[in-house]
Amino acid sequence: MTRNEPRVKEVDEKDIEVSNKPKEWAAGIPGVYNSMKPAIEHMGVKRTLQTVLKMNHKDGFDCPSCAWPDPAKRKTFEFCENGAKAVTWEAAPVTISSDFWAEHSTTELRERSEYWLGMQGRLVEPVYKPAGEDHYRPVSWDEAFEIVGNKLKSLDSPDDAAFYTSGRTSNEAAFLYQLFARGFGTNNLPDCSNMCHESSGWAMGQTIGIGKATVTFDDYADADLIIVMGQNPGTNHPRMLTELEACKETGGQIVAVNPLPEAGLKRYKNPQKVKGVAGKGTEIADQFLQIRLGGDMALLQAVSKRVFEAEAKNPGTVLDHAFLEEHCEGLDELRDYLMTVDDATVVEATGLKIEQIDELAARYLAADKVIITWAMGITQQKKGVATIKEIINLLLLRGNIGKPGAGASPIRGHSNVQGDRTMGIWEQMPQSFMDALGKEFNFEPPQEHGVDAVESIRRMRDGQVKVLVALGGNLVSAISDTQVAEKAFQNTDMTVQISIKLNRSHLITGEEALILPCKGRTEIDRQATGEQFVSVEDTVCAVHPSWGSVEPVSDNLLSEPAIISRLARATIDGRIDADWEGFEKDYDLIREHIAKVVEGCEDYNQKIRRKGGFIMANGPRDSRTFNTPTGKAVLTVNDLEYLTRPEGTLILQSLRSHDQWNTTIYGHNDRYRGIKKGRHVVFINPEDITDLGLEDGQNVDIHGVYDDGVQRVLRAFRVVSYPTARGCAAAYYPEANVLVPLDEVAEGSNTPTSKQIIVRFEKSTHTAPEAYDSVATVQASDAEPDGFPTNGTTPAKKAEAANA
Ligand SMILES: Nc1nc2c(c(=O)[nH]1)N[C@H]1C(S)=C(S)[C@@H](COP(=O)(O)OP(=O)(O)OC[C@H]3O[C@@H](n4cnc5c(=O)[nH]c(N)nc54)[C@H](O)[C@@H]3O)O[C@H]1N2
Ligand SMILES: Nc1nc2c(c(=O)[nH]1)N[C@H]1C(S)=C(S)[C@@H](COP(=O)(O)OP(=O)(O)OC[C@H]3O[C@@H](n4cnc5c(=O)[nH]c(N)nc54)[C@H](O)[C@@H]3O)O[C@H]1N2
Ligand SMILES: [Mo]
Repeated sequence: MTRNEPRVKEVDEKDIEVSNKPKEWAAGIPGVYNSMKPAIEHMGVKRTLQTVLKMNHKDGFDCPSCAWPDPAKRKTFEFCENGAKAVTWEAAPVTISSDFWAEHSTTELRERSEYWLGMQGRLVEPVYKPAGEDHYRPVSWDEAFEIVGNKLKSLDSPDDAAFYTSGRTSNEAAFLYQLFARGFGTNNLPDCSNMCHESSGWAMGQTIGIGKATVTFDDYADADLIIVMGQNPGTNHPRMLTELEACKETGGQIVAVNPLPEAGLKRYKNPQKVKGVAGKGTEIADQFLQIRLGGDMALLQAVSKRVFEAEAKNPGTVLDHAFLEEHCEGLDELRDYLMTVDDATVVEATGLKIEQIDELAARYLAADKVIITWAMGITQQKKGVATIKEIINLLLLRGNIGKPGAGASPIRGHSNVQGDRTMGIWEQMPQSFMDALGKEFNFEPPQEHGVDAVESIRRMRDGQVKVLVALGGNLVSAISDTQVAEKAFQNTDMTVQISIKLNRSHLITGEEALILPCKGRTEIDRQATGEQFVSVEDTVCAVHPSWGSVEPVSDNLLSEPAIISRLARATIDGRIDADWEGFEKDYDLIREHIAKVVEGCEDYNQKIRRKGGFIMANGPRDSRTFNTPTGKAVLTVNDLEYLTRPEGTLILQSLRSHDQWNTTIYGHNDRYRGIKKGRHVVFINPEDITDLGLEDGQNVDIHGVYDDGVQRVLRAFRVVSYPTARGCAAAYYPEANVLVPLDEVAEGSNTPTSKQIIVRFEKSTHTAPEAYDSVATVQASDAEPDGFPTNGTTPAKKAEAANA
């Protein structure tokens, strides 16, 4: 096999295996076993040890998977199964060679799945697709920067360009990138956070004055009660399970609120403990509330109402009066409003029984220290912002913000999405930041707010944004309304993607397109002044350095800071007082500016070099200081709303399988939900299957039910009878993005409503899954088992060789 033969075959889903049963527990032996095996197979023992054992260590690199924090005392194996997958995917020394581009046109590559694309190996040379051509071709770095710089300089207005960021980018790269965009003259800085925790940022900013978690790492173990809402930690934040276990071991309780009985929320077998490996593990959830999609706002209001009722029965003993008086406003209004919320409505919205809600309220009242954590099940809802404000209400009533063992804990997704925001990746940074930036670099930053992710797609669609530059990510697959997004991309003059691996956003292009390949976080970054490190901030505001530990897969790669510096030199050289050449040579210079511009990062170079880094100041957490107009935390009144569905429809959520990282598909298994060798499935409650006249195992077309005249349909998805809440279905992201209209967004945050899609089903006449006309799913009859590619030998090739 030559290096250019496809490294994996597309997976034909006809062999899909479905168990119809969620697993009762997460992690344990398969966790450890599954972690190491592919890594060793595909990187070899040496590279595996150089990466996996350095992961999340104080002298190592930050795991590029999720934003879960690290404990003060690190274990030898400070990683999880999915972190190991992420590292293997990045660090496996398989590369795309020059002739790949001549062999494959973008039209042809568009027929490929994200799985196949990602498995072709690392991108190692800049490539350019000229206007009117269908192939990329390798170009020199200088040529690449010149092409982009000239294009940007030719635009009528800086706002004709948008600069997208995905949350794996380091603080240093993020700071330079926003400086480049603003120096160029635009605040058009959409990012993945717009599709992720934007609702959390909005709700928390307005109520407690900061859009970040008010807990530290140690608070989880210290809590009396942790309520986990709309989150699947077993797959998406596996190391969090260790902390949930620690909470239980010190006598705490866990409540899980979810339409799905997710494995990690039930039982955890800790692979680093004897009882986890050999025994039954730890039971996680003391109470499981199987809520309807979008019902959380009603549930939270009902619990807060019960807090007020308990206070009325025993005045002076239930609410935290001292805290409320000194630090909060809006108590009376909230009480008055909640008294109007009736149980019948709550039952209808949540699908829960009154006794279950009473039980949750009793647990809340019995606990002195409560943490509420949440993720995409809460943020990607039409009422996501209001729901998070209700989380804050409930916490404030009993003083659960700003004391040990308690707090609000949005759990971030991308490993540095929080740091990127701190560094200025936001289309509407506060004036204080803009002033400091302008002063530091001696220029007038643009004053008008820029566009977010949804708005940038609209502007691309309408011909207003003509150039899209993306620092990582896969916007075309990640954003809603795939058909609209693809047309929007194709309507631009130029798309520029700074990436480590091939994905769909490289193939749905503007008239001209470039791919600029960069080093990954696992890789050693040598510059003129020596080896460089970067820094990141995790979900509890801990900022620490990250040192690459393996040789880059190619000498030709540039680091993200180097690429941005050179783009800036090609575009705005001399326009602002910035030493772009120096930044690339020595990242300390970047950090010196960060220290002067970013609040909380004073003495950044010193603080970041402390063992383990430092924790960003956080008013609510540290001193119950609230940066709101009145200086008080605001209890808010939010009119109860929930989604009702027309007859014959279900509400569909789109979520992650156990074998994917956002739009990156590692494989086709979803171990904890009992799915093997396939992704085109829709999970439906057995009673709904009967009611809708469907059958388990049958193929259906899923239609979006929106009356905007657009047909949105996913073909030939297999019905899987599954114990999800009644009225609620689930399918995988990113495939399901085809069904989400661009204008369906959370109120306030503009986040696509990826967890609240109204759909109906029709018996499918299609035999193969097909998203819509422009996506053909390749069928390979001799599909090989899933796995990571090696340089030249796949398991099937090995077998072939053995037989010959
Ligand atoms: N291995 C791996 N790790 C990851 C990622 C990955 O793709 N793979 N992605 C990263 C990123 S960017 C993010 S943002 C996080 C995402 O982490 P999660 O938010 O855990 O991701 P999802 O798979 O979208 O799961 C959403 C969960 O919310 C539940 N849910 C959906 N709707 C509702 C609702 O209305 N109410 C309630 N109470 N629950 C609901 C779903 O059943 C599901 O359990 O993970 C990060 N970590
Ligand atoms: N329907 C639906 N849509 C969703 C969601 C959902 O739950 N449902 N979730 C949303 C969420 S929470 C998020 S965060 C977004 C994610 O949106 P994005 O962040 O845009 O998407 P990713 O899939 O994380 O991006 C993966 C790509 O990043 C590149 N990459 C990886 N590492 C690096 C690196 O170190 N440097 C650079 N430059 N590039 C790198 C690789 O080329 C890879 O293909 O999707 C959102 N979309
Ligand atoms: Mo995310």
